[in-house]
Amino acid sequence: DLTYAPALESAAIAAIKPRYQLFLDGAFVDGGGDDLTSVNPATGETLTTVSTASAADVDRAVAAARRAYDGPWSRMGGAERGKYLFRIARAIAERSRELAVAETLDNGKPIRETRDFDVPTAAQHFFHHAGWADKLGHLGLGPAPRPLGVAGQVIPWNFPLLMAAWKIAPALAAGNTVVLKPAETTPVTALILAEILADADLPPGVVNILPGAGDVGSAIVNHAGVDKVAFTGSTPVGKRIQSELAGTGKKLTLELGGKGANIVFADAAIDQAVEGIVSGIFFNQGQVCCAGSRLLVQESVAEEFLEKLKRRVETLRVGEPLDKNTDVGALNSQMQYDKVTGLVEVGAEEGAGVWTSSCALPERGWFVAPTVFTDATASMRVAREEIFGPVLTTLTFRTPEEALAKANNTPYGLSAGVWTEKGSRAMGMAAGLKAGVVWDNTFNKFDPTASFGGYGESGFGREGGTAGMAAYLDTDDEGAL
Ligand code: TXE
Repeated sequence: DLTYAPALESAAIAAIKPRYQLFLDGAFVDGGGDDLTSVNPATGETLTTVSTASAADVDRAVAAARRAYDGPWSRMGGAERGKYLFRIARAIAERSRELAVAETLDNGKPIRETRDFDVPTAAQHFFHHAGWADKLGHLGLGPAPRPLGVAGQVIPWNFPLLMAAWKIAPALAAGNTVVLKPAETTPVTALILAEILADADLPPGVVNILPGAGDVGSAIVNHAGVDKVAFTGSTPVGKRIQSELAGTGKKLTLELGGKGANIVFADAAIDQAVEGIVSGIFFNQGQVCCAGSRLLVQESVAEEFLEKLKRRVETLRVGEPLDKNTDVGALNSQMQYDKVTGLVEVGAEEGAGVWTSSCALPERGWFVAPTVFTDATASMRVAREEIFGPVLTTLTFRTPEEALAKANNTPYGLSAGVWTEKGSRAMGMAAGLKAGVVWDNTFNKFDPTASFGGYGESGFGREGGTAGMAAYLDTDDEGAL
């Protein structure tokens, strides 16, 4: 009984242009690269065509960003910069329906998420950082930290608009200029954001948005005119960028993969924990770097917990992402679909119990039914590798020490969750967990005031909060802000 009514969204759907161009030096222009096609993951049909950048376009964009930095932008007072950021934030809010529909069509995620999370959180990031712009360097506490110059930013496809906001807002608030590349499968909302930036009269060159594949990303991060690199994406590409940048003096932040443990103790509020585990892994089809992809449940409640969990997962509605009742949409690409379904097969071959929701899947599109490995062991690939899909791997433990050891048994270190009614246990676990973010009796909560980032193979550096501002200034001392 789905109530999907495309007519409701028809204006926003019609607003998607048949072709998008680069945003370079304040103008929309064709790039020298081959056009790419962006596909609607729910149908496999072409959504739009996008011009891509060549190496010469990257040169032009970096030069434009440098001119803007040396010209109006870095000489402007912080309050003036803040006005632009407020203007951008308001425009995102005004165009929120259009952005939500475009994001859902380009990415495959449910409209309820784009409408209630991706788009409002993107606006929130601009509002928050607008407030930073006039506070920097006006505290009278010693020499003010300075911006770094031109920031080269490369973002992934799982939160296309929100990642653009995470990257652009602090860079501009601090007084830097930007050359950003969206992911090749999800360029649309970054280019709608470019329209918003142009409408806000942002001086030409302050932000340049260059669609393209990894070669364009590589040209940006390795460009000699780039002073700061911020990358969110896979661990192998992050490692490669780190080694390429070694010795260049560029300031680097990497936000990479994860294998977050969501730990349920027997004394937890079980129904609440079930909700948290479900949203922790099925939000955005599990394509979340900080997803709670490993459930660690205390043995004494494991059976009861898994029964309740399965019952809850059975109620998730999988299907048409534009339907406001949909909980789980399509994976973003054929590549991701193949990776996720391949790893589900690997888990079964390794001997983990596989449970799959009995939901009916649409006949076309990259949909994967919510899946739970009910009894995995630590050595299995599905317990170690980032699946990045709607697949939860269950492990059990007896003591808090064992929970901690199992949770930390990963090269990653981005997120973790602890479900317990005992405050001292939550604090003790948080202190021992090797994760940049630990949520207690909740999961996947984001706020621009809170720093986000990881350890180990999850990368380094923080986004959001004071540390996130320091990442765009010539200081690592948050106290200097
Ligand atoms: O990532 P890539 P992919 C993980 C997740 C996923 C896997 C593969 O497990 O299944 O990575 O995804 C650009 N220099 N995450 O292949 O290739 C690329 O064009 C500079 C977790 O999509 O890392 C895109 O814009 N840039 C992650 C961005 O990097 C390069 C989110 C990410 O793509 C480049 C995404 C290069 N040499 C995937 N090569 C998270 N942390 O949330 C590619 N790119």
